[in-house]
Amino acid sequence: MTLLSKTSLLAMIAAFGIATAAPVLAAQDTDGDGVPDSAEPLIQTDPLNADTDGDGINDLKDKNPVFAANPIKADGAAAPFTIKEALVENNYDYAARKNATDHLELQVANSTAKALTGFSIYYTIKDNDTGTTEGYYKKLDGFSVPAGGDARIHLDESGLPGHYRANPNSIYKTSMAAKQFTVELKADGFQPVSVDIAKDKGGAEKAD
Ligand SMILES: [Ca+2]
Ligand SMILES: [Ca+2]
Ligand SMILES: [Ca+2]
Ligand SMILES: [Ca+2]
Repeated sequence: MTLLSKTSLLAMIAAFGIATAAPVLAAQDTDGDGVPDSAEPLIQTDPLNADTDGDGINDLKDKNPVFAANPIKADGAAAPFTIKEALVENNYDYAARKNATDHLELQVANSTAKALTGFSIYYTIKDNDTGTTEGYYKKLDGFSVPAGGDARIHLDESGLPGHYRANPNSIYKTSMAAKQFTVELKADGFQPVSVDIAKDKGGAEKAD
């Protein structure tokens, strides 16, 4: 869907209400953002997240609901952590010992003698064929990396404990083109750490 039609649909819903905008759209609105569940895939947004891109503007009012500007500041002390591994495909669930559905996964290593908390992440996904770029920001509440240890961040639609929610209607899921991810990870008070990840053509596969 083009940006124009996306914007038009949002404008129609905002101006005339859901029923007038499209009688076929059911009124069910699980996340309460004013965009019906059935319309969220049409504007590439998440039916279970009122602010899909995390920029503080809800999906109905957001001119681009799948692009947040990067709010992460490059300030603070030198980062006391590294990103040891960054995956967007061929994920593996070590606990269940089987392949996992493709998702953004980071392994973070803490070189200090204190546990690290207060993480936030900003990442972009660019479709190499169309140039379409999505940008997401999220505070990783509850995520911590033990002193001298590692921890993994998962962003997906699984709802598994400790996993953070990702947009199921993202180009990550809907486009079969090759893609480029950029990631910035910050712990409060420290400079962000960046990583770029390339994704081969073929979409985000389900696990076997
Ligand atoms: Ca909604
Ligand atoms: Ca939504
Ligand atoms: Ca938003
Ligand atoms: Ca936005």
